[in-house]
Amino acid sequence: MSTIAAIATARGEGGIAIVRVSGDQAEPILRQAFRPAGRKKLASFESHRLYFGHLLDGKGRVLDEVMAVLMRAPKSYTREDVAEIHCHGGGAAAEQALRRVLELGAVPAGPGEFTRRAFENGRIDLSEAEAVMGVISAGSAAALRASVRELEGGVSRFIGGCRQALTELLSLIEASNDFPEEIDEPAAARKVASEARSIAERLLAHTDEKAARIVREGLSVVLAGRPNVGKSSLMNALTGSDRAIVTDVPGTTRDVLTESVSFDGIRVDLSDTAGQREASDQVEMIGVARARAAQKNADVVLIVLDASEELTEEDRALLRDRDERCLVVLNKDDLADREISGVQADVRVSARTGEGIGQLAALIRQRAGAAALGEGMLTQARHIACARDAAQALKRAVQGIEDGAPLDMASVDLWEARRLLGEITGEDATEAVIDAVFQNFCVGK
Ligand SMILES: Nc1nc2c(ncn2[C@@H]2O[C@H](COP(=O)(O)OP(=O)(O)OP(=O)(O)O)[C@@H](O)[C@H]2O)c(=O)[nH]1
Ligand SMILES: [Mg+2]
Repeated sequence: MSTIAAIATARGEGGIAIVRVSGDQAEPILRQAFRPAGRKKLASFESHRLYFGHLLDGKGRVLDEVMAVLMRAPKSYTREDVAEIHCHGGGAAAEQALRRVLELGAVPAGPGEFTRRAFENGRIDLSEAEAVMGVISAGSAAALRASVRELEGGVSRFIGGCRQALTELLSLIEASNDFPEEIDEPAAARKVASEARSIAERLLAHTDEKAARIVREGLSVVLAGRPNVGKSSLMNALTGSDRAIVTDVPGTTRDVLTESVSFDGIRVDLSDTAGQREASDQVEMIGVARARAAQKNADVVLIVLDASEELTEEDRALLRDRDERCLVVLNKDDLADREISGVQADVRVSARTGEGIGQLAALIRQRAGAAALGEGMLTQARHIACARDAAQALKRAVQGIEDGAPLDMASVDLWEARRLLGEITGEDATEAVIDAVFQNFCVGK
């Protein structure tokens, strides 16, 4: 196995950068490249001890002031010997340190190659390797929480438990084939069917595509309503900015304007849109079309009404078409001196005074429903797809048994379900699946 090296920290200016080296040659390379301060080069490094000293070129000249550490196998990220050189940040210093270790025999690491070695050396399973990438790319506190839970083995434990249960069912089927006189086949068939059904249900209960997407990518919320009801004012109130232009001229907003905010760690993409009405000028017409398209694709639609005026035909049209994604928001509550008839609002607010804005934010947060994403919930699309297919295979097995097919017919589907679960954790993943997973990684991880 080659010894690989890469810059593990992000490009750009920073206090320090880390060059990571993994493989048999990590220690000899470090011995050549690094000299501890006030001493000769070390013959041997104490494992997991951070040394202060200098990075040297081939002639023994100082290239940079650095810290270095050797982590001997198996107590390292990859389970191989790993050396890290903490040099100064910024492109040049990190590139120089990398060049030096390549000169001494390391080869450049491919994307995700350190993590791939950790996987291949059995330190982490495939779902945990993917969690590493999830942690790095997390764009919100909720996404980070979910990935850390996966990194700690949340998915592995849940899937491992299901897989173990399937293995037991498969041995029961085998035993009933091999020792028909000792095992009561109808009773065994009942047990296999009921347990396969319960595993399928457990798998499906742990897949919620929408919640998973919201945790990873955020919740999209669109402000919709007729002109001048205060959509842009509400946008500004919710984001605490004055990005959106507010005037008393109906038809002020033309384009869709999106801002991201964090509500309780969940990323929320709020979009202000043009007021919806029969427009005559061309720019406004395009704006209205864009508003409708944004509304169609949103997770949550805020239908904004003006509490100080009677409902118009445009308001009524929006209310008529509302669906379960919609929240009815009565704005300008500070001006309202009476109830407007015929509307049941979810919340009354005033973008001007700020009243009710907290309550509106809480309602939006509730819609994210991410609290449901507890331990073992699957949040990666690849895992969800495998778990769904496994549940499907289990349901086929149950159906077969209920239709009176011989019990060992069910084992085909049970094996398939077991294989699909193994694809999540990597025990049963093909090289192509594994390659595809690591292709998404960055170099240095
Ligand atoms: N009193 C009061 N006035 C408000 C409130 N919200 C908005 N307004 C005023 O209503 C007018 C229209 O506000 P905008 O936020 O531009 O309304 P809009 O829905 O974005 O309008 P379009 O972009 O034209 O569709 C402005 O004069 C705001 O100052 C509120 O809660 N109370
Ligand atoms: Mg506006």
